[in-house]
Amino acid sequence: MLYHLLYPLHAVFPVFNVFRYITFRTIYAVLTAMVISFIVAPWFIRKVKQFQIRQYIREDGPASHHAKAGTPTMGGGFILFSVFASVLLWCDLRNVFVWIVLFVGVGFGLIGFADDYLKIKRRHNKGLSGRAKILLQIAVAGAASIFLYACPDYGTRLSVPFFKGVHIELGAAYILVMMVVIVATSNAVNLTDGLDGLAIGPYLFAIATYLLLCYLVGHSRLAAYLQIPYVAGAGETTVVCGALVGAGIGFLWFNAYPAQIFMGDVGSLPLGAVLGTVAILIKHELLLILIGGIFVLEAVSVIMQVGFFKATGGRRIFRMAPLHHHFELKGWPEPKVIVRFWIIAAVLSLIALSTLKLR
Ligand code: 57M
Repeated sequence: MLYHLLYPLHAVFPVFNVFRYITFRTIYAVLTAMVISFIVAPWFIRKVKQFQIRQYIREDGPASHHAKAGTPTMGGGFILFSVFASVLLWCDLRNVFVWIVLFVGVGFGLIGFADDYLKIKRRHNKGLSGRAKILLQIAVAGAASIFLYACPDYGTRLSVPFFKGVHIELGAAYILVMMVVIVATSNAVNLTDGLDGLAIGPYLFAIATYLLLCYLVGHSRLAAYLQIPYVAGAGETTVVCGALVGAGIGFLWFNAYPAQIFMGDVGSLPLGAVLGTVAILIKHELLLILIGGIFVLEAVSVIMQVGFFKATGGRRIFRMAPLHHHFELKGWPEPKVIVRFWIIAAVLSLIALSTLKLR
């Protein structure tokens, strides 16, 4: 909104010319979302406590988690509020990519809200049925993917990290790829959100990495120099990533161990879905396997555990899945698991960025 109100005045007030720069608006999107979340969070936590919106702990979880019973949850509500407010303030709202990301965020946020609401109402950790949840996610991801596919001159080629010239033309099949990336990333972040700060920490590294990639992919000269796909208009998603970074830092302030609030599915589902959407918009979806490596590890650990459990009639690979529980049951204190996962996430982001030159 500020872009539309103030940039046109640069003819009279030259200082307003600064609003044309994505870098400027991204920095202030970060700061705005952070300040909004710092201001809103204390009020939000008080309200959530007042309405008894508290976490129910599953009996079969690690014993250390029972002390967490009653922790306020659904903190994703103020994350989304901070992101949307900052995006509406700082983005060029004529950019279709911004609205696609907002659509996915709202869609998955509503699914997460419904799941959390049912858990609170039933006073149990069982919310929406797995089937209902996945069908709703497929519907939202499908709508966004089909819309994107229908956008004129939106490419359906799959870029391969490390190999400059390799682009696989998928045509309409790319719609399926987009849906899988969005739904899988959403659920992987959701699974990871099982310790204080364990999801939001790696998420911040991932979205900050995509913030840089959005800027490069949306910059014709830099994209040409780096020989990465140029996507006209993708640069504006840099500002959206900035808002996500700011809101994520604000949430981490309150979710850091020992957490004052959990994000709930209303946070984990949209955050993951939006990360997947950004990766698709800038044609760096395969790189998400590396950048979102922690989320991949957590999801794969569950798939392996459940598969092995079924195949062997009850034996387990890990002490408990997802992976963070395995280390908890090995005796690692929670903060140690969390910070070590953050370190791995940071290393994976650096390796992913190195692929820009390793091509
Ligand atoms: C998402 N939710 C946390 C919180 C957060 C198939 C199976 C692997 C599914 C998986 C599952 O239930 N996943 C759901 C993970 C939950 O966190 C809430 O959920 C929101 C995110 N969606 O925002 O509201 C618990 O995590 C802890 N937590 C924190 N700090 C945080 O900042 O401590 C969350 C955020 C919270 C709190 O205790 O209650 C969760 O773990 O449920 N199931 C599991 O992960 C279970 N694993 C399991 O069953 N493994 C089996 C098989 C099926 C793979 C095995 O290994 O044999 C574990 N989780 C729980 N109990 N709660 C173990 C059993």
